[in-house]
This record gives sequence, structure tokens and C-alpha cells, in this order.
Amino acid sequence: MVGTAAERTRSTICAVASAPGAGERAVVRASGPLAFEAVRGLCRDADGQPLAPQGRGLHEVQVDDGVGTQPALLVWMPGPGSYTREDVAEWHLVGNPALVRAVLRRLGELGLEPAGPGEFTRRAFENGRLDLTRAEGVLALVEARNSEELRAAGSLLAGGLGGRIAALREVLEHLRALTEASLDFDQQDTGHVPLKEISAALDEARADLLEARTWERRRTPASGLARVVLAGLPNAGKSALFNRLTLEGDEHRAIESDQAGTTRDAKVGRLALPGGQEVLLVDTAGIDPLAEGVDAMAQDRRDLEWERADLLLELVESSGNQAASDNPASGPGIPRLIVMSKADLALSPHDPGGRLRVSSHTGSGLTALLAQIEIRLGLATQDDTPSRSNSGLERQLSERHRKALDQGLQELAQAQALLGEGAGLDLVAEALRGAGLALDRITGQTTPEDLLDRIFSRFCLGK
Ligand SMILES: Nc1nc2c(ncn2[C@@H]2O[C@H](COP(=O)(O)OP(=O)(O)O)[C@@H](O)[C@H]2O)c(=O)[nH]1
Ligand SMILES: [Mg+2]
Repeated sequence: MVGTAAERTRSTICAVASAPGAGERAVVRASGPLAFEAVRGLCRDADGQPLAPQGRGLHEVQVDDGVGTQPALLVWMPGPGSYTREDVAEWHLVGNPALVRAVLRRLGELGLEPAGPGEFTRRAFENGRLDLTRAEGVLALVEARNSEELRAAGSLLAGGLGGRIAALREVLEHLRALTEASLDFDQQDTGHVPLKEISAALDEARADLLEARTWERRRTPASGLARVVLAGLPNAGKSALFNRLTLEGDEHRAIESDQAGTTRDAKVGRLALPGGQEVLLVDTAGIDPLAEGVDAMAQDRRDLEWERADLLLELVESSGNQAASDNPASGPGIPRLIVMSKADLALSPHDPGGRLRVSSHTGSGLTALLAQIEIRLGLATQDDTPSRSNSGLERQLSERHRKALDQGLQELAQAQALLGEGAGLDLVAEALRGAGLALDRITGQTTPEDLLDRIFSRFCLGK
């Protein structure tokens, strides 16, 4: 996509909106000011006359592809009541690739341009038909791979997040009006400043923002969470650490035992990081090159988990003879963090290499471990661009949303603190502006162009 938003919006775009290749039906879609002319140029009515559709509707037509005519159904959706808010025409044709090519060629002759990936949805967004979260919902719906992702995408598309942000934005506007009106009063004469009202509205905004964050966290399917995978030799203490860190109840516990080979099936649990975000923690079988039978299957299952890992937590016993370098748990290209386990059994309290030392029995070192995981996954930053390039769509979406929501929460906390300290209301107003900007990035009002480009370029052609 090139040119400014205004230039893009003035052109008329067309693309195949159905799956490529031969099929029962093919759909060609056009959007923009030339769509009406395109319909007149391409479609004949029952009397063989150029079709001039009146109002939204369905027409049985003959399509003139430049060689002959073919029966087709035309769906005419004049703006602004269409998906893009522009005039939109859709031709439902016999699913023949040669016919589709001929129709696209004719549309090109009529002055229409090929649409880029996601360009119809981008126009819908730019023309205010969808906010960015709902556009993301369209994308996520197209890309959903299972029912959990379908549900998650559907709730985004329905405005579950965008609607909450819009409501929050109103509360913030009210707050800003209150503080800015109060700025005009003499700073000493606090009797005129509705501090109680400002404080109550701040509390409300913060509660709403927390609710939005919880909603987004619940919405996020497991595929949208980073995977932290435990690795190490049998008995290194992987299952004990898994049990200590995961949020689930006792029925979800992994069996801990000094019998090597106890863990076979991978266990997946949720882990809460200090910043409030969740990731998946995966317990796997220990490394055993000599494993046979079901134990060998456990090794395969573990290899699979390593491949999907965003971070390997490689456990090495603090007291044992095994050194980290003896340990073959290093899948190529996967970041790993070496952790010395069973710190309570260590002879000296500090590892010479300055490595993390943890004990699942006493709980020592676990806070530092969680902080380190957060940093290594790139989740500790406020920047709302997704941290890992190879992560799936849902991961990128939920990370983007969460980071911006966290930023908004921080700004609100700052506003509350300033108000509590009796700082100047201009500072409070500044923090409120910051919170508003963070929220606007979620819905797309102030999202940088390059981030928008990246989001929309993931769409298929014709969407
Ligand atoms: N003292 C001590 N023992 C531990 C600790 N973590 C695990 N263990 C013990 O080490 C043995 C192996 O632990 P487990 O978690 O099953 O190891 P895995 O094979 O790596 O999953 C069990 O008997 C655990 O009770 C720890 O932090 N301190
Ligand atoms: Mg185990």
C-alpha cells in the first residue's frame, strides 16, 4: 500500500474475495467512487442494457467479460451503508479462474486498481466503520485455527475491547474537563476545586481499566500466551518448580518423585508474571538419550514442546555433579535461561557463575526468576509493539493490547498519586492525557502508521 490515507481512499480497488483457484463460486469485490461505473460497464440487465442499480440490493445480471457474457449475481452496497462506507460492488461468478481474470482485467480497463492485502478492512477502519480492535477481530477470525481462537476473535469483532475503551475514553474526557476547568481557579483557593469529584472519577476510570485488562486476559486463547518450557535432566526439580509456580489447584499438580522418568506427558499450566501478564509453563520429561518404549515417546513429546518454546528454563541441580554444559537441552535458536535448582541443598550459597538459584522447597529465588522470565520474553517493556517476530497472531494482538492497557493504568496511578500529594492539577491533567493516548493507540486513533501497516499487511487479499 502506498500513498497517504486520503489518496488511497480516493482510488477504487478490486480483488478476488474468494479462495484462489477453481470452485463453485468466485467473488470479485470492488470499493470506491468508480464502483458504480464498474457495475454499469460490466453488467447487463435482462433487457441487455447496462445495469444502473438503485439502492442496496441483489441483481441477476449478465457479466460482459470482454469476450462474451456470463450469468452472475451482483450485490450492490452503496456507501455509507457498506463495509468500507464507500460504494461496494460484489460479483458472484461461476468459479472459473479464467473468467475471474477476465473480469479483473475489465475492471482494470475501467480505472480500478488491485487492492493490497487487507485494504478493504483498512478502508473500513480509516472511514470509521471499525475501530482497530474490531479490524483485528476480522483478521483473527480469518486466521483462527480452533474453536478457542474463533471465540476470542468473535468477541474482539463484537467490540468487547473497543467498546470498553470507548466508554473509558468518555470517563477520561469528563475527568480532563474537570481538572482543566479547575486550573483556572486560584491554586490556593482549593475550595473551588472539586477534588473529591476528581478523585472519585479517577477511581472509576482505574476500575474500568482494570476490568478491561481482565476481560482481555480472559479473552486471550492459550495460543496467545508465550510458552516457557522446563528442561533438564531427570530429577533436576522441574515438576517441583512447575507445581510451585503455576496457578492451578492441586488436581493439576505434576507428580514429583526422585524416580527418574516420572514425568511423561507434558503438563501445561498458567504462570503469572510480576507485571500481571500470564504465560504458559510447560513441564516435560527429563533428558534421557537411552529411553525406550513409552519413555522414548515422552522424549519425542518433549522435543515438540522445545520447538514451540519461547524460552527454555534449563534446570541444573545446585548440589549435583551435572554442569550446565553437560546438558544437551539447547534447541537451536531458542533462548534459554539456566537456573540452579534445589538451592536449599547447595554447599555454598552463591553460584560462581552468578546464575539464578532457586528452591522449590523454600521458595528462595523465585521472585528473581519470575522477573528474569519477564525480561527474557520482552514482556517487561511498555512499548506496545509485539516482542517476538515469530509469534502467532493472537500473541501479537494480546501483547499489543495488554501493553497499552498497562501503560494507561500506570498513567492513571500516576494521576492518583499526584492528586494525593496535592501536586498541581496541571500535572494531573498531563497524566490523564497520557492515559488517553495509551487507550487511543488500542482503538487506532493514534496508532503509528508503520504499526497499522504491519497489522493490515497480515490480511489476505480481498479482505
Ligand atoms: N531439597 C529440595 N528437593 C527438591 C527441590 N525440588 C525438587 N526436589 C526433589 O527432587 C526430586 C525430583 O524432583 P522432580 O520435581 O520430580 O524432578 P524432575 O524429574 O525434574 O521433574 C523430588 O524428590 C523432589 O522432592 C528443592 O528445591 N529442594
Ligand atoms: Mg518431572
